[in-house]
Amino acid sequence: MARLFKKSTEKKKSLWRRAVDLMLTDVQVLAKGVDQETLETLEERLIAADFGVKATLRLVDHVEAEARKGKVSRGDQLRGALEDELRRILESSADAYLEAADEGPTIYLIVGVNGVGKTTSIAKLAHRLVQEGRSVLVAAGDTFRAGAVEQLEMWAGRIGAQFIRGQQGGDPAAVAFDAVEAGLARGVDVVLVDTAGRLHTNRGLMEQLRKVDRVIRRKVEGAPHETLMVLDATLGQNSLSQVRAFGDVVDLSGILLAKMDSSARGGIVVALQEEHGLPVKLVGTGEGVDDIETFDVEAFVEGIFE
Ligand SMILES: Nc1nc2c(ncn2[C@@H]2O[C@H](COP(=O)(O)OP(=O)(O)O)[C@@H](O)[C@H]2O)c(=O)[nH]1
Ligand SMILES: [Mg+2]
Repeated sequence: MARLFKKSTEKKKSLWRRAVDLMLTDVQVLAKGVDQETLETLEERLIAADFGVKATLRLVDHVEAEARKGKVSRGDQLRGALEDELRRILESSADAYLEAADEGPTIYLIVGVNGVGKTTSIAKLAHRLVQEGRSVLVAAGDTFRAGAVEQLEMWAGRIGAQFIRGQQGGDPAAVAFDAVEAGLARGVDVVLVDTAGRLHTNRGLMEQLRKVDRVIRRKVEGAPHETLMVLDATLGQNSLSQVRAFGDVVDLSGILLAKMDSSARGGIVVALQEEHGLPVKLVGTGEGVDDIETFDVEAFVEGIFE
């Protein structure tokens, strides 16, 4: 399968250094031998950094098992054992790229609750793709919130993307239909479909999302090639219930973690992979149109221990 969106070349360790504060130094000092107290402190730190219960227990169990084999007796070995297991957890994120259609337009559906950064992220994604020489069409599928159509139209104008609008209060499935039609007719490379920031508790809006997804599926085989769920990184573990609810309605392929620049809860990356099998594919790092990165496992693993 072809891929879109070139990987960022430089590793962004600094992002994760700031975003995950494990405070491992005193755990390491404790770790003259890995005793119960060390393990408990480690567990607390991982939970506090939003790794989630499942990944935390897996990591602590691994350290304990390694210690029992006599492989972890010094602080730096503790770090090494954690890094190894983290790499295993994040293995499938290591190669997380954006799927592209073999022929015809590549279609991405962007979902998530209100205010997490969907529309801004679409603008960033479109901008990067235009810079890489692709023709991009963005569809204002958020017909619910006042001003949402204009917000995306403004971005489209700025970055040189084609734009499809619907009527305020109109049917978002009709917008998706028009966008895919236009994408096919004009031979554009990528169609990005924005959606209303529905509360996952709102059944009507969730049904509407199901319909948008169905329209795209019917029109193009294999589409949507990505269904990216945008999460607000500052919410940490609270996002997991959102993922569960949206995962019931659409077939999520990955996460776009927005607002990582203002979050200290980067451990969520590990929880998402371990608890939902969902890779973080893209990371939002600011409000500007250039502030988007591909997720880099090595930068993450190295960064969080510095
Ligand atoms: N700091 C920061 N702000 C962001 C990022 N992504 C989006 N935002 C801001 O979050 C707010 C909501 O974004 P918007 O795209 O309208 O969210 P939507 O309701 O999900 O479409 C806006 O003020 C954006 O500028 C990010 O990566 N970092
Ligand atoms: Mg929006």
